[in-house]
Amino acid sequence: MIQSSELILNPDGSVYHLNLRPEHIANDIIFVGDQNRVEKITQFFDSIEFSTQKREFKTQTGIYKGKRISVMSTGIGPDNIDIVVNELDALVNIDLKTREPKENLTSLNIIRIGTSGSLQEDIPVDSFVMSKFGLGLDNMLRSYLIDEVSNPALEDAFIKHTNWDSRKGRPYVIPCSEKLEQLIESDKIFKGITATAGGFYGPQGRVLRLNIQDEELNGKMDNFKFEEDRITNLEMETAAIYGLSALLGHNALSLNAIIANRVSGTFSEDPYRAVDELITYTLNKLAGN
Ligand code: R1P
Ligand code: URA
Repeated sequence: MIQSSELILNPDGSVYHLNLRPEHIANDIIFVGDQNRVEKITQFFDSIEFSTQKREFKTQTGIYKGKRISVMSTGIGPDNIDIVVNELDALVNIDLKTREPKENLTSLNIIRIGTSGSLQEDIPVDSFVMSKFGLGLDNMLRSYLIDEVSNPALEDAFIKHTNWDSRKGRPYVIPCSEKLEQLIESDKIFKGITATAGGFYGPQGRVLRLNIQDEELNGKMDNFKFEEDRITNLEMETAAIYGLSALLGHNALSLNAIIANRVSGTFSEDPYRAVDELITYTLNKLAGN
């Protein structure tokens, strides 16, 4: 039996941070970082059956063109993803009364719609990227037996190419769900490796008033190639979502609107227009249109 201090439940039986009980979530779940983006998606729903929020974790479940979908804000960073994916998995794969894992496991379909910085000149602001792989520079998943699902050949090539400082921990690489990749496929969306950093400034090579260990980090990542894939973009959640989903048996795909280009030093004049376009595209694909 899983201890009460490990799987923590609120008095109403909901999971500790997400405030959700099993009946509150759909099998298809859209993640967004920003809690204000949840309603930007559910405004298109035919009906909303459930809403809740605790801290930055806001969830709404409803029907879009006949399809039941949950939309959830994760907040920023891999540490939040650890909470969100573990608690979602508990909702479907642990019997919350007996606190025993279920025998028949459920696979959720998780699609992140986020914002991101491009590392390539030809991937401009206001374009879209689908993450074929998540490259975790953040170490969060090193608490788990991540080697079961990671890609050591790609990791080793990246470490060698960037002359990665081992004191920062070993990067990890996890692929997306092929099923979701095929569902969302579009020739308008760039594809590549998304690097997930544990912070927005120093860990993404942004220097303001503090010196950082590796000012050249972004430059070294720009021209890394593994087979036909290059590092397209930098953000803060994808690799953690891919790693935990792979370990727990869920399908995950990350889509990002490019709002900053780190090569040209530009920032989108209307960062949410591209996000809005990704939202309607993804909803229609999920609904089978
Ligand atoms: C940083 O501004 C945040 O934006 C990106 C990063 O991953 C980080 O969470 O994604 P979201 O727009 O989904 O939050
Ligand atoms: N989100 C990030 O994490 N980095 C960027 O450059 C833009 C959005």
